[in-house]
Amino acid sequence: MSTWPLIAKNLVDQPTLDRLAAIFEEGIEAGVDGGRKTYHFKQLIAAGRKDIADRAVSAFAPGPADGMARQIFGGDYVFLLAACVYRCHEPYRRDTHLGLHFDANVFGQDALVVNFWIPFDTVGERAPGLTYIRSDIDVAPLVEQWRRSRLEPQAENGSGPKIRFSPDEVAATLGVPLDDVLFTPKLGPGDASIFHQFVIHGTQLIEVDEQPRRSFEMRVCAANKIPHAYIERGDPIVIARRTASGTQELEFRERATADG
Ligand SMILES: O=C(O)CCC(=O)C(=O)O
Ligand SMILES: [Fe+2]
Repeated sequence: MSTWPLIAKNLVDQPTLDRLAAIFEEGIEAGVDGGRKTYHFKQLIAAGRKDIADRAVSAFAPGPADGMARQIFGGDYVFLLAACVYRCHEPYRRDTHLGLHFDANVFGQDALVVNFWIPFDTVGERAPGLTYIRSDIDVAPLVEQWRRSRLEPQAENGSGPKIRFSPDEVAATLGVPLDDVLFTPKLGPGDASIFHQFVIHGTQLIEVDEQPRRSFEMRVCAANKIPHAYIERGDPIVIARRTASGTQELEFRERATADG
């Protein structure tokens, strides 16, 4: 049985990582982040800087992630540009700190979405990595709570659908001491932590001597199985195909449709 997240050491080599860092920095310089030093690729497109999104995808897509994505999805896949992100976490800025959650909040559950989460810095000790719940723990009660909050009428539910789980809630729902079930993989620059939308995760909480962290997220799904929610939002994609000669071909589409 495979466990989540998958860890791929050196998924992005240093020259490519340097190139990506420079490309993403252009987005910050263009001011698309609104001062938060974090942006979604869709914001680049809205700001007339689709070129930055194109170059980032073109730098990343031909690498070893291509083979992994093709294997996971059994063929052609797409980059969900509205959900590809460049993220800077500055020490002690808790407003960029995400509590434990499922990415299914954004993608629903009708289509598998896989996140390649890749840091530019060493994470998991001084700079915050991603914290997960151990794969041998049955998180069905959390999934159930999440699902139920989406089925209940909003008026009765009051608080709206469940987005995040506090550490106390997780411990109470699973009936285990939290320290026993949480873990944070240590990753070096260019290593990848790879997970689907029902793997619960959050930003690692570092209390003392926290260091800054930069990372990016490339989210992909099968070309012929894009989440309904994504299509309904009319969001852009890049299709990654393999041609008859075996080379990769990337095609931008302004709006995802059911068949890519
Ligand atoms: O980078 C982080 O701290 C959170 C990222 C996250 O939640 C994600 O990539 O899905
Ligand atoms: Fe997430």
